Amino acid sequence: MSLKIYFAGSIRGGRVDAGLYRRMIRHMQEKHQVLTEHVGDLHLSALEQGKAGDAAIYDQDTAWLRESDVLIAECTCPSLGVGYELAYAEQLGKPCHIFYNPSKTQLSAMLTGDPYFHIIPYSEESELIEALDKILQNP
Ligand code: 6K6
Repeated sequence: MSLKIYFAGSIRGGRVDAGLYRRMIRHMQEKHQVLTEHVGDLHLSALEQGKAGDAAIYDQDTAWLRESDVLIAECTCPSLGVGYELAYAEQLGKPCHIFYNPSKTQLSAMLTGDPYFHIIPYSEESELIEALDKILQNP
């Protein structure tokens, strides 16, 4: 079954993992629809305002969250926006899967302490992709 995926990754929180986001998005797009493809845009800077203002970004992203079947977040680079999206998706009852590399960051207790979230630590990208495939078979 093809899913509508909301992929969340840091933008103003920092773009150090933008390449990883892009590879994850491209992988998911082989079988599914990723609503937030722009998160993997390598030319998007952390200070990007976009063509629309922030209110329009908020309206569009919250509409996509409501429309999505599942939220996939990569949280190695901390981001206030991604944290907000996770809480919003939890309120909507959407399945939320959080990837992070524990050798690079300590995830917030507000994520690890919430039993609603499915948290997937990984060390190699190949592990992440394997876990992602399993999740998308049964989100
Ligand atoms: C225009 C073109 C591409 O990006 C833009 C403008 N900025 C944003 N557009 C869409 N979604 C955004 C934008 N800035 C943040 N977000 C949402 O918040 C994304 O869905 C990310 O998952 C998350 C990142 O939050 P910050 O706090 O790291 O910016």
